[in-house]
Amino acid sequence: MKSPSFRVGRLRCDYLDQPLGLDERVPRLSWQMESKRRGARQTAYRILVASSPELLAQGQGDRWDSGLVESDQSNQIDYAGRPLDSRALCYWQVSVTDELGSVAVSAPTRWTMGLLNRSDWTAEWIAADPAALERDAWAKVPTLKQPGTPGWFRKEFTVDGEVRQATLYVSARGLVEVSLGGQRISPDALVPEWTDYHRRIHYRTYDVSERVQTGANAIGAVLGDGWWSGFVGWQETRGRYGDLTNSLMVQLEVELTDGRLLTIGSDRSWRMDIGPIQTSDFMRGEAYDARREQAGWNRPGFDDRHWLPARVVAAPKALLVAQRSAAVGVESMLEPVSMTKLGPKQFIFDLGQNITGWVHLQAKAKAGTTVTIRHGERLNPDGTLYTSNLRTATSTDTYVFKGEGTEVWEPRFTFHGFQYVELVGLTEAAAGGAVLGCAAGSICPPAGTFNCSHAGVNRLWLNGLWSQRDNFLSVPTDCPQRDERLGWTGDAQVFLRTATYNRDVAGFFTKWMIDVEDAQTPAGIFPDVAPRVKEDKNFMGLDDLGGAAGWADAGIIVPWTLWRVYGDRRMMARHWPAMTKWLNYLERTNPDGIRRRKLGNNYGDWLCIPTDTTFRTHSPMKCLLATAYWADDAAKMERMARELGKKADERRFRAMFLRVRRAFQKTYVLDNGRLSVETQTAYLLALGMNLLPEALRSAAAERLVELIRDAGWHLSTGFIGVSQLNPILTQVGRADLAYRLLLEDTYPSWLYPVKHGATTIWERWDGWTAKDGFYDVWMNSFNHYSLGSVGEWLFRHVAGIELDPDAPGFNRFVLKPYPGKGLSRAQATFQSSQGEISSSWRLSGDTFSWEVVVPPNSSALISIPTTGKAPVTEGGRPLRRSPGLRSFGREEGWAVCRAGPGTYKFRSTWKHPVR
Ligand code: RAM
Repeated sequence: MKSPSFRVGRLRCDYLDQPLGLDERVPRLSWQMESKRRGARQTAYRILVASSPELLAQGQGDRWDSGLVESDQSNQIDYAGRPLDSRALCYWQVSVTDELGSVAVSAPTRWTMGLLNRSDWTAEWIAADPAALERDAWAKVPTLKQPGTPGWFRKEFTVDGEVRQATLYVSARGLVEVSLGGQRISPDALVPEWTDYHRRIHYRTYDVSERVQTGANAIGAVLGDGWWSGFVGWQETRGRYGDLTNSLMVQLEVELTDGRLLTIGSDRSWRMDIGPIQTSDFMRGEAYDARREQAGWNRPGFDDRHWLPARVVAAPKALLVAQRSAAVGVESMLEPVSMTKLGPKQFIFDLGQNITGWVHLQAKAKAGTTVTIRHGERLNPDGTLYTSNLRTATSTDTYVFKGEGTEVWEPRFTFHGFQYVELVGLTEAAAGGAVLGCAAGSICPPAGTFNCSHAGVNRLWLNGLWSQRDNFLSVPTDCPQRDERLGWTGDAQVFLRTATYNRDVAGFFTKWMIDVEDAQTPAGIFPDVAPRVKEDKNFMGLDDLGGAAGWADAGIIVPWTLWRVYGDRRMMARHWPAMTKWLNYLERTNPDGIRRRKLGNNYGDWLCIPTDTTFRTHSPMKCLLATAYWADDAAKMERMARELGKKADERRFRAMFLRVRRAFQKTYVLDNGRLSVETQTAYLLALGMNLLPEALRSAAAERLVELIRDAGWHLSTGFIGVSQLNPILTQVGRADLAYRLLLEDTYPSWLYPVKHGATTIWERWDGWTAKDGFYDVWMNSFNHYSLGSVGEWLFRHVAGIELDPDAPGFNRFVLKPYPGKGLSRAQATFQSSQGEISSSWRLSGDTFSWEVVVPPNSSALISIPTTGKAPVTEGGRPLRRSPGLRSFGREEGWAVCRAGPGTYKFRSTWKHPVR
């Protein structure tokens, strides 16, 4: 057989590359064809899953042999082999047949199963002995107002044989860092991640086969507070989950070559002491005294007689579940762009980029020297660190030197949002080169790139990407710096499409949607923040954090978007009962079809212009917004019900949509196409959510344009409206105006912060203005992604990489760029489920040249912008003569065709519309 002209790669199991310790009993397998050949298509596949690499190499799928399946499906195939038990090793590969009949076989890969039953855990939950804190005056005993000193745990054990394989499972109420033989077992940080600990707690699985040796071994574990017992959000007291005691559970399973199995689990034989970390907290920072390090504590042979036995504590009632998304870690390290002296031993470093994470400190100083590290996003006009917007988050780390040559340190259990670092306590010579910025977050794989001829727009896109990286830390947070950092559902839903273009966030949102459902009330109310936090009624007069329009609706929008973008059906199916409960609740509370009751905190079009930051108040605009979201929830449910084959639900939600739409029209739509509430966002919602009679759409669109004109050709949208603004203007034929808004750089606009040096998206349009300086400190973050949701439009409409309205996933998609004044070129790439899609156009004079890549096993509906009579060509030939193209047509302003896989070079004539 001749060798195939394609390869099979990017094998994924439940969105992850070689995941360990899954607890999903029916994992989904995906792969991609890799080929540049036009027309490369999968016609059949065969999956083999074996229990050992040897069996797989012999072609034996003892766990599953799918047989030859004639299908073009390569995304999320359900595992359908023998039931998978705890610890099952699954080695797998796939062979793919293409349309020419050649077959390519992927390289082998694997996943493993975790501990699926409670009874698989023989380890016990252990905690610090309070006596360890009490016997040393330096240590802090935790109180509701004060973080305590982390505990350090150790256990030695002997392996009397040769190790075949070793697996370590770890969980904690708190945060834990585990080491074996003196070295961290992985670069993962802040393990385990944030969930509603009342309901579920994550564990992680590590392959430590290379780390366990024959002979003496030692496990070390450091246990801190984190989300479990530390300060979370704005509360004045710690311990959101009602317990200040941190505990951990570690289970190490070692398989020897002679077949014996050793299990080393945490229990009362583990010993503990306090170490060099005096306190560590997300908001308050970390205090470390290197003089208190105990050398060799996590290696065998350490004398731990002065350590105390660990205390066994009750196991949690919550479910113990496998972590299923990318871990939190340091993605990049940044060198400062400048160091400024503020005073003797006081320096400010500028990282040139607002990040989330911590400082990597590397310096030399005498024993006992204390260095204080403060973090801030901006500088005051006098060049000092601006920290007043952090509210009660002191965000200060301290390090005390032991005085032994160059010392290197990073805090373990805290994170800060900052661009500037103030270092106090070191001489100029020691401070120079002492600071690196560690940019941390959930490391979601890269998905998209964007670049165009306008430097400001490129920076805007990058700012959105950075705000995403900085805020996607275990959960999608609103901001990383002040005493908040909560999983606000509204922020996450408006930014979600943008997020999917920037990064592969499928696993991340699969996990978070479980948090959203965990936070749903028995009445069906989805939350404003997930994981749910115990409400503090005294904060700003906030009500229970649930049910707000545009926020709680994330419970529908997240599964919807993951289905649309990734073709994920399972997520809709799993959350279907919860989603239905939410719509039942809306219907029950609002029998007349207008959503005006039980709107919770009712944020409205949060931070729109003029700013409205009232909570709980009702206004016609807020009810309009809420009703529009309800209608849209129902429309999405109807479509998802159809996809899932739920006929009765499809009818029910169709009827619900029509009823709410009718109520909306009766209440808000006037005969001339105007709305009774006139804001840009009101029109955007009415147009974007299909709430107007067809005959009135163009009048409404004209009115929207007038409102923009009346605002001096500026936007006035808040969190909710902003994501719709440019996509809807484009849809109603005013891409030119979308470009005008994009390129505007006077306040308020996207480019105003960029012009003033922003390196992330600001929370508010007026976070800082030349006229008024910083906005009030009560709510002024410089790292909030919501207003950066225009990133979606850059991909969808500027570069033109768009979903097919009728097909989920990117097996079939649309390529349709809208050139506009101010950009002479634009280019984007996107890693879809089928491979990389690329679109790159250039406009010189009236000549529009456009190169696109359609990945193997997919097809694109292509619209080439053209205003002239001159023929549209591909590769220098008329379209119809280009191999790979078919179904030709013409629409006002576009030449249309369908393309199979391959690279295409189009050329047309295009002139900007005259307005
Ligand atoms: C702020 C948060 C968040 C927003 C809510 C309504 O406190 O920062 O961005 O969703 O309010």
